[in-house]
Amino acid sequence: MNGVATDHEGNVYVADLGNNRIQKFTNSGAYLTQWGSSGIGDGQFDRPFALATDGAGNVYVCDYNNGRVQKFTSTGTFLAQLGQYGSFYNPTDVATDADGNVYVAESINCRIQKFTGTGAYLAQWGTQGSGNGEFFTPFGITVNAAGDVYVVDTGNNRIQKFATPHVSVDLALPGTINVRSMGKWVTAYLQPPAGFDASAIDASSIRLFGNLGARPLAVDATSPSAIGDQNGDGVPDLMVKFDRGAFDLTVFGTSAQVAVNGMIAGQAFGGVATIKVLRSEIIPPPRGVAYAGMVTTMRW
Ligand SMILES: [Ca+2]
Repeated sequence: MNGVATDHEGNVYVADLGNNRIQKFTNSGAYLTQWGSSGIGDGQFDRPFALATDGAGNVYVCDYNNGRVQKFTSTGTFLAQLGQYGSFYNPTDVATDADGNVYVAESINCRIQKFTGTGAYLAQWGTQGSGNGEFFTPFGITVNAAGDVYVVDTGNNRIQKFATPHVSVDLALPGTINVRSMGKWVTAYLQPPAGFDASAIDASSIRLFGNLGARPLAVDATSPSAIGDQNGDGVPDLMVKFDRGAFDLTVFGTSAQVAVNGMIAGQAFGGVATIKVLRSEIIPPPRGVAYAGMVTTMRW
């Protein structure tokens, strides 16, 4: 037994870790219902580690070894799955805010991810370390009424408090990226929402994360960056470049979700894009070797 949560009616939910089930009781301890069994299917668990409810009475369960969070009705009917094996690595705790957004802490990945109640990715932050905004095996998370996020940074013996990232930027990347091609950079464009200016983005704060299941690597953007209008909608975008080799190390699979975050006008922002990933090696011809069909003109 590990996690406990209550709902707005005072009912008590218990994550029965060893039995791979959730049990529900009244606030005086009378048994109401249970759901779950051992497995990887919908409504099954492999060490349910923690849970949380939202204002509507839905129940979110951290399915630790299955690398996901499952969403249920208050009576245990499966509704949705957040993340999947590979995009979460040992989620240890989940919390909801007043708007129904969901926050997930991952011990191994040392990060926090934020989703809407329907599972759409919103933001993430954190890497392994002991500096501000870094974590070492975070094991607990909660959100107060103002939307501030508190993280139990277990390995660092401290609690960290964050303002929730709530500015969403439009992240544009090429739809297909060959991470093994010879080009040095992967170019991205960030377009802030109305009311914000691309020039207000702090280029030094921009970091990119991929879907790597193992410990994620954050990729810093290069600077300087250029302001332009890549999508032609009249709103200036910030052009940033990421090292292609580092980019390769942050994503796995052939379809990857990548995220950027940083600071704009003093507020945290996040953006996300889904890309196709190719890993075709492109080998340059050896120096001095001409291939059939190549025409070389030499002048003295
Ligand atoms: Ca634009």
